Amino acid sequence: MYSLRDRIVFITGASSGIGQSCARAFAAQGARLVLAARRAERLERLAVELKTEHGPDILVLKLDVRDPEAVEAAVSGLTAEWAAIEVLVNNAGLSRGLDKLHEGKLQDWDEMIDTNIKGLLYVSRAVIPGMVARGRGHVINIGSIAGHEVYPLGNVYCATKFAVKALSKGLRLDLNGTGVRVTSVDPGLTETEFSVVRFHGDADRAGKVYQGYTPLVPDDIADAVVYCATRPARVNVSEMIVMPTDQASTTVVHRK
Ligand code: NDP
Ligand code: 8X3
Repeated sequence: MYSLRDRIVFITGASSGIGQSCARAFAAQGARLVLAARRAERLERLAVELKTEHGPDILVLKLDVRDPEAVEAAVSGLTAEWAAIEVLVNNAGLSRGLDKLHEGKLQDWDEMIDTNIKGLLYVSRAVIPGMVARGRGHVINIGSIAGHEVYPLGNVYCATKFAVKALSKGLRLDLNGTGVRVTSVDPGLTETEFSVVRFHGDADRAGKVYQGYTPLVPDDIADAVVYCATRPARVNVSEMIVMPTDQASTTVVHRK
């Protein structure tokens, strides 16, 4: 096992869902955490909870990953005690809408592309040079089953997750020989705030996405992420697809 005790884990989108579960799971490993998201008050509450429970050092960063200058300033501004990031979890992401492409909303597209692709790139560009210089580190991108199969009306969201898949592969090629690992953890249907965000706050519509079968919970994905991060240094889990037992593909879900 690769010990994460006192190692620094930087998680984007730690204010909710999978990112928040990753924060809990890495805290339980004794890691020191940098928690980033726009809703800093949620991060502060989480930091208090985790410090009480596990006692790790936690740094909260109010950060919009779509803002390249803010991302660069946040990472380059880390003090020496926080700069040696061991694991980067590129988790911040969202879907907006479920429309035919020719009827889609440009604002929804921009938000998904700016967050899921460009935001992941900005954070990676800021963090990875330090990993390369230290000759160690691990980038874990949260992709999706939507990056493997396009589903009806998923067009642009799926395109962003196909892009994440390509970026994970490209990064693995670029970092070969540096000692830095690159993993893509690709979840299927996981009950979080994801669908509430997709449907612009329509909780009833969002709730229906998870009805009639047993979806994953975000802790299931955090468990997979920590598994990948704690393999011996010689092991790189390239890609892990994790779906509910009731889900066979993006379009085949066994609903009772
Ligand atoms: P949630 O909506 O519960 O969490 C999304 C997180 O991303 C929040 O913490 C949010 O924080 C953060 N975020 C969104 N936009 C930004 C931004 N511009 N800057 C910084 N942080 C941002 O959804 P999930 O936990 O489900 O989603 C996490 C990841 O998992 C996403 O990449 C998603 O695509 C992926 N995924 C989810 C699946 C699912 O079924 N739920 C399945 C497959 C993949 P804040 O709003 O505070 O900034
Ligand atoms: C999230 C999974 O199928 O809801 O990436 O798009 S899905």
